[in-house]
Amino acid sequence: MQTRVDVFEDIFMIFLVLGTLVGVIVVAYTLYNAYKYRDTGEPAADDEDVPTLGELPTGGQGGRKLFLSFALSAVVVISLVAYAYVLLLYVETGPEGENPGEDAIEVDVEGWAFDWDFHYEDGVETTGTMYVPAGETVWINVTSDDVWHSFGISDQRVKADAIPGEYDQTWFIAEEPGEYEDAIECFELCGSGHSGMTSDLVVLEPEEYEEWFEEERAALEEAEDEEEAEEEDDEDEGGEY
Ligand SMILES: [Cu+2]
Repeated sequence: MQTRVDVFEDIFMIFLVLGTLVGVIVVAYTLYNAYKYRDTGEPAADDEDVPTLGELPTGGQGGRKLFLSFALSAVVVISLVAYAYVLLLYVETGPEGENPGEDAIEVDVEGWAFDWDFHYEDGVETTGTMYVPAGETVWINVTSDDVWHSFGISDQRVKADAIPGEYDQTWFIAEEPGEYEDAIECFELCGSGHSGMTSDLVVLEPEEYEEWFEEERAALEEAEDEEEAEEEDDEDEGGEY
């Protein structure tokens, strides 16, 4: 399964390699001609094909060189566009080919000045730390509670706008378990606390994640039960009068 990191690494590498190749060819050809037509102080021989000042180069071969360079450039550019398009389509639809996949974990992310809230299934919530299982697709729905923010995890090549009333959906797969301090940042200048608007990313082994999730859910249920019990108590007390 290709992660976002793989996809963007691939795109970066291919553009870097091709860009370097084109650069090397162009610079080498320029230097070659600069050397070939250098001023040696000697007048050029009559039969030599030397461009003279004020004269347009005539070239030869009916513009074959020009056509060839245009054709090659077109092939390279169109292939790159097609290649990048297919990869970005993959990024758009996710690794399961559907959005979100059947087994995907879904987390609602809410930005507020100045921190992030994470809403998991069954009402489980965290603030300032996001928990995800390693190696699994995590779909996130990003929104904001107040002003425009932007949710980003550079290590995972994730960036999604956080705008009030709108949901921006994206995904990532964290492969390496670990605690990544301040891995989550806000990428939209949103106010005086913007630069401190970071959260930690905690990547757990899938079993550990299950455990953590169950614990959180149990704690939540307990708290709800207690609340209900208290309410009942209040009602009973009230009844005495
Ligand atoms: Cu922000």
